[in-house]
Amino acid sequence: MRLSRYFLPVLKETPAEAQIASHRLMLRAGMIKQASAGIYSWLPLGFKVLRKLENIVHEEQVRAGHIPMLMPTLQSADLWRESGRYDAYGPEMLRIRDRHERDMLYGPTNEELITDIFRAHVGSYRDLPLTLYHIQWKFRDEVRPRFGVMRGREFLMKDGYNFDLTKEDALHSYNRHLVSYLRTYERMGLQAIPMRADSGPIGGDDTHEFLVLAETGESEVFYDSAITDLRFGERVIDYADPAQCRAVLEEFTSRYARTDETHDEALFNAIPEERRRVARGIEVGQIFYFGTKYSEPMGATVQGPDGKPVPVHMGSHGIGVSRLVGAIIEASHDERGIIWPEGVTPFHAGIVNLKQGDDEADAACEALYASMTALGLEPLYDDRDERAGGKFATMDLIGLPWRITVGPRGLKNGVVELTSRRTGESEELPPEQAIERLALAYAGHGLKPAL
Ligand code: 5CA
Repeated sequence: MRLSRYFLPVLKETPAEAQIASHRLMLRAGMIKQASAGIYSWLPLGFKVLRKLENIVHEEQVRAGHIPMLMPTLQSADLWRESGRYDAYGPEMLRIRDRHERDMLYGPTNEELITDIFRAHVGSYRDLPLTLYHIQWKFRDEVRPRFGVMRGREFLMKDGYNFDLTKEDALHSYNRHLVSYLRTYERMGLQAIPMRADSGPIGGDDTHEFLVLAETGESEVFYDSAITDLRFGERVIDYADPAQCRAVLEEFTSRYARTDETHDEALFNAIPEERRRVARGIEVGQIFYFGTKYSEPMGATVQGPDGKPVPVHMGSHGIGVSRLVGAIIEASHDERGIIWPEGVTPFHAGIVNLKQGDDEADAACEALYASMTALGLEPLYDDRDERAGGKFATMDLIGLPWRITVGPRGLKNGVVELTSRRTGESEELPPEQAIERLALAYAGHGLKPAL
């Protein structure tokens, strides 16, 4: 992409309404624009990151054996009356009446709709286990939408639903989700710690939230610092194997880690004092096992092996996709701007032409652009006729992990400058070597451009 042809409305001023770094930086970097309270338009740069996160979520869900689909945002109130949640959900639910006076709602979550699909089409235990998921916009009329996309009213969520014959099978589904989430967040460059939490309006006994530690997080968390040494890493897991998934769950949940809702002072005090931590975290996902809470009242049964109908055991599993954009920035920025992890960056590298209009510099930039594109790398080429300082400031603000700077002086010696946004270190290299470095940096992150 050439910056002169792109739509990147960066702001010079720090927006006064933004209280935390990620909100400020998303506005300044031209990623989002508020449409109304808690509702945002995703401008091209923000949309690109959102798509990258969606791609990672899809890849990891499909890897775990889960099946993608798409349900609507608007739902009929009747289904929610069946589960009893139409009244129970309260003012967070946006209720709408259509022209035929039918009660509708903008879905805050999808347990009812998916259970209705299941009961219409699945009749036998032989069709189980089944996990369906989608990535769709949700609406919750939060009392205090704030921090930009972190606590929005309209937000993008991946929500998945498992249907199993027995509690044991459903717990395997729960564990499988936990494993797939660990992989998902690590690919996004995040450490998200599973913590025992409260199940709230979704219900059920077993639930873990995934928290990214950050001072600006809305949840208070209590944990044993040993948990932060754990990494999922490159391990290969057979998702169909309950023992393997359970072992990962045990490894990642055996240390004390809880949100304030379930915090237990006595258990916490049993941790050696130097490892006790009280901090704040951003909730980027939550998994639930709730048994037959929805299947029983809604009649979602299958014929069991003995021919008798049994209600299925279910769980639901959410990832806050749009919130993650903010969470990643909270975890990775400095005073100059965003620092994208390689797995989610909107462009792989910036090309800065120090002397636009100089034949040699222009040709060198074009050549870099072409060879990066041929490798599947997406460059953002700042081809505007602007001062170098302004170009650097824009690149630092939007946070691409790598920058290649091209100027007549370097070109005389056959070199360009490759700079890491994270470390600030620069190296002068022949252009082909700079590109080899980039290819290496992105090996393992998949080079498929996202839109
Ligand atoms: N049905 C279940 C799981 S599919 C569910 O709705 N879970 S949830 O309520 O925990 O939401 C899942 C994730 O969505 C949360 O972990 C959080 O990351 C994200 N989320 C929830 N509310 C908001 C909000 N107002 N703004 C942005 N993200 C949100």
